[in-house]
Amino acid sequence: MRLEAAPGETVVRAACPHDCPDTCAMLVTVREEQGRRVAVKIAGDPAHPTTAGTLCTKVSRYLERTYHPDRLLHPLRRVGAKGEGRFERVSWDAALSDIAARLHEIAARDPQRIVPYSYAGTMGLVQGEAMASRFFHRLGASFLDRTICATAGGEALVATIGSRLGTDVENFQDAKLIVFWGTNAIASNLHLWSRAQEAKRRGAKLIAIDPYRSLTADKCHQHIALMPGTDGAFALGVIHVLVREGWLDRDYIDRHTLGFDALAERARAFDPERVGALCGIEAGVVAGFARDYWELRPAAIRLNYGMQRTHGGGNAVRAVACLPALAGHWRDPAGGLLLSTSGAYPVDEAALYRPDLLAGRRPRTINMSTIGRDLLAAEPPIDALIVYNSNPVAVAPHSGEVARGFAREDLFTVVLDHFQTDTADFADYVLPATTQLEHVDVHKSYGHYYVLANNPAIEPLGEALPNSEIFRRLARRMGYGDECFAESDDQLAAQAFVRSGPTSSFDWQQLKLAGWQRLDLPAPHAPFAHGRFPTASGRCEFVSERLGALGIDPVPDHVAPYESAISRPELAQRYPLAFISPPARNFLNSTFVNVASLRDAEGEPSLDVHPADAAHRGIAEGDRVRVFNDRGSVELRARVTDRARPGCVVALSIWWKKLAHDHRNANELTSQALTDIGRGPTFYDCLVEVERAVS
Ligand SMILES: Nc1nc2c(c(=O)[nH]1)N[C@H]1C(S)=C(S)[C@@H](COP(=O)(O)OP(=O)(O)OC[C@H]3O[C@@H](n4cnc5c(=O)[nH]c(N)nc54)[C@H](O)[C@@H]3O)O[C@H]1N2
Ligand SMILES: Nc1nc2c(c(=O)[nH]1)N[C@H]1C(S)=C(S)[C@@H](COP(=O)(O)OP(=O)(O)OC[C@H]3O[C@@H](n4cnc5c(=O)[nH]c(N)nc54)[C@H](O)[C@@H]3O)O[C@H]1N2
Ligand SMILES: [Mo]
Repeated sequence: MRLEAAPGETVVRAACPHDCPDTCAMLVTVREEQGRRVAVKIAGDPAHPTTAGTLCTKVSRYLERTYHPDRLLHPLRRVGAKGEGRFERVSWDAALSDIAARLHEIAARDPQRIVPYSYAGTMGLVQGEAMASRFFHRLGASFLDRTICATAGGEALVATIGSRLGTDVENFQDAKLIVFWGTNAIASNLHLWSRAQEAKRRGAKLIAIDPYRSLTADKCHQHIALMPGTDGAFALGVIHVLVREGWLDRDYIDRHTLGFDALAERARAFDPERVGALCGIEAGVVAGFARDYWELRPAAIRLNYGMQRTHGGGNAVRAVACLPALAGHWRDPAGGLLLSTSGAYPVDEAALYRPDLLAGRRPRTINMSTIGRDLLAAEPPIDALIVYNSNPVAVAPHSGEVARGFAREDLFTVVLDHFQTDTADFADYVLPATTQLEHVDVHKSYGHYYVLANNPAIEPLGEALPNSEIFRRLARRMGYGDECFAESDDQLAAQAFVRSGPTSSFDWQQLKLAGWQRLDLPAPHAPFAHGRFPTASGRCEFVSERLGALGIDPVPDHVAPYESAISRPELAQRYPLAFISPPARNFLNSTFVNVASLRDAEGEPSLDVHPADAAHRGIAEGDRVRVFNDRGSVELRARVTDRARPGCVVALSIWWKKLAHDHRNANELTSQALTDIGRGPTFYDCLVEVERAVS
């Protein structure tokens, strides 16, 4: 497939690397200037069905990010104190020799004292874990439990419907009801939102369930502003009404579900009055929602991560995931539920990650969501941390503790990144990594059903190297002669998927030319129209033996937040406001915060406060306020607005600490308590008090 380009220019097929369900197909225009390839334009591929020619505001600025004057272009060694951010330039040779020597010395004591810390800075399978996990497996380093985002919901979904699969985004325009449940799709899932707009034009009703009137909630027909962490109660209330009214697809329930009686019994206690009180909403809203959910067919639920970041996040996802089976919405390709599609891809983990290199060793596991506590108290201690594709000092909960852990003088820290992040400031060595325009990769998605290729558009800037190459060179320095460390990025990409099922026709060379390819799935795709859930029973499991065996309640329940007026009245006396810190539209977690045009669009770190809560505290629009609890405090600019519901304050995130006037961000306040299912973080389960700052 040749792409049209102006004379002297070429167009390269690429894929957006970011942690977002949309995984866009991109076209990068490259010009030869003084013998160098320069990227001059980036655009969404108009031919790709979900990208449809549009990139989000953030990634439209990807050239600004790639050619940013602050890009790390050389390896750096720390010369100042940890956290201070003073470094000197060193050669790759010096950096890698010293790092290898330090790792050898620690591994001689116990390789588990070395811990990788990575997440989804890039979602690419090559620059993600491929060479890195080979390296850490060979070394025998601790495992990292990558829980920071999606395990609560992911594991809850698997327990209920068997896999991380769901309604195809390409069918959403045909739904008659779309529920945005804990998701601000305009910010975080733009290409699904455009389908929802089409559904709206065709007469669909849109409902948002979110404590905050987000951009998305603002544009829906109805906004149900429940208190954070009460979604499980709401969903059980809806089930209560569906059962009471007989709004049930009996045939689907009989044939394709397990445990209806136990679920109905559990839901009996969740009458609308009780649910209204638990959620902080009118009781009538529950029955109204149940009626819409039964009558407007097909109904699609876009369930996302908002509800999962509280104590009961896993149970809440389970309760919501029961709804489409109860009402029979899976029968239609436009009905059902979408949390993630990542389970559709048979990634060849044995080939990519080479767990055989462990040679029988079973290292301990460190949960990335408690890295603060673990840096301070794990046994055996963490002596070295290698961070790539993540910025834990800004994004991990209870940031004060995280920073204290990273500041340990006896900790050896290496950070691979594009920029001098809050985390890089604590590194002993900072290694410059390439961006998506400079390296090869292959991508799956968690919001659609395509595989994508990323071809490099330009040469690496400065001395930057792909993550894969950094681990390749480090392996050589460590003396690892295994052949797998000599494989090129193309060889890695070619092994990404098992050649059977939906990727039976996967061919890397062809994908590189085409840019993207749909998985081999029927079209239209209605994964559970005829049941066939990939659970142990083959049914949608309202009752999960699998969870029971883990000591978790097998029937979905409402698990109250750790911190709320109902669950901890004495704590709520001191800290009466629920605090949530969901993604800001112009940032991607903490990525893009240092891109001036995007930071300007977000303004400054702020706190949305309901007028009643503000008046009660003498807070006016634009005041600087101190937000605090027992874990820490942060200063933010108050925005007095009824976008925030009474009792809940909102700080759009995730700011770089060092770019804030007090060098702090929302995670000073968040806790390291974990979710009921999936060992995930509870960012949105957090009580605070707010006062005018005296400065
Ligand atoms: N622009 C942008 N896009 C992103 C990201 C980003 O940072 N910026 N991050 C990416 C990543 S890593 C992820 S995981 C996804 C996240 O994707 P989503 O989970 O869809 O995240 P948001 O779009 O912020 O939506 C979360 C919404 O949940 C609400 N919420 C908070 N607590 C609760 C609750 O208890 N119940 C309910 N019902 N709602 C609650 C918040 O107010 C917020 O509006 O987005 C990805 N896309
Ligand atoms: N308070 C609060 N905290 C949160 C959340 C929230 O909603 N509120 N959301 C949570 C969620 S959902 C998530 S997923 C996490 C995200 O947390 P992280 O996964 O840490 O995501 P980012 O903050 O985007 O940091 C990614 C880093 O990877 C770097 N990077 C990108 N590509 C490459 C590459 O190719 N090579 C290397 N070496 N580096 C690269 C980027 O420059 C960036 O510094 O944050 C969590 N933290
Ligand atoms: Mo995430």
